[in-house]
Amino acid sequence: MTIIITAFERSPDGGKGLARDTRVRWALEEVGLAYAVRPVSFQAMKEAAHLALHPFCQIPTYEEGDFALFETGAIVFHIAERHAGLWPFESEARARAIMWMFAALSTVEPPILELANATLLERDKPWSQERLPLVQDRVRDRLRQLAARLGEASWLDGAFSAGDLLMVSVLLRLRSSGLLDEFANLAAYVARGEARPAYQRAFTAQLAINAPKPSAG
Ligand code: GTB
Repeated sequence: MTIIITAFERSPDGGKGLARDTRVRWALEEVGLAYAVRPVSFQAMKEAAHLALHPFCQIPTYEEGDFALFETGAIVFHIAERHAGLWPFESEARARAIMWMFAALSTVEPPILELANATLLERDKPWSQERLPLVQDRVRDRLRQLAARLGEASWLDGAFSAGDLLMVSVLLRLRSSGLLDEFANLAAYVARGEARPAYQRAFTAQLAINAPKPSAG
């Protein structure tokens, strides 16, 4: 059964790989599964066919025949559960990998999304410059805690897992802020994730769709 995921027809990030389909592509590449991509426009995301797949009109989605999922975390979990390569076999180590998946999405990502909103959506507000340092400090607090736990280890808990895949993906969103570079071990951790051949394949595939096309003439 062909796996089909949805992705932006053209990501607003212009190919930086920050849209969440890259996380799903990366997970599929790590376990060696082939997949097809159905690009969707912002208009199509709001229409009935996509709404049937995703109640919040977003990407990515995942389909395998009649089976469909939305929510990146659930999709990565589903892939990891069925295919070797994204978490250990031993049950306690697997539970810890799942713990790190949740930590990435529900503890580390929210302040990072808040920072993205503050810099992209709120910068014209009269209170924006006053608020921004507070939002940046909330991100720094999380990064400091994460950096302390990671220490000099390569990955969060032994071998690379779906927890690392999601944590690296979440941290990548910070690159343009400069905050990641304040924590050398986290910057190196993200670079290690990006250097994985599976990430490289996922990144290259999304870039082929999202890179700005040279204008004709
Ligand atoms: N919790 C959901 C999940 O993890 O799957 C969140 C999904 C989500 O936010 N999807 C975004 C979307 O469909 C795309 S990834 N947005 C369209 C909409 O809501 O109308 C988020 C994203 C978008 C763009 C950039 N960028 O340009 O840098 C980065 C990340």
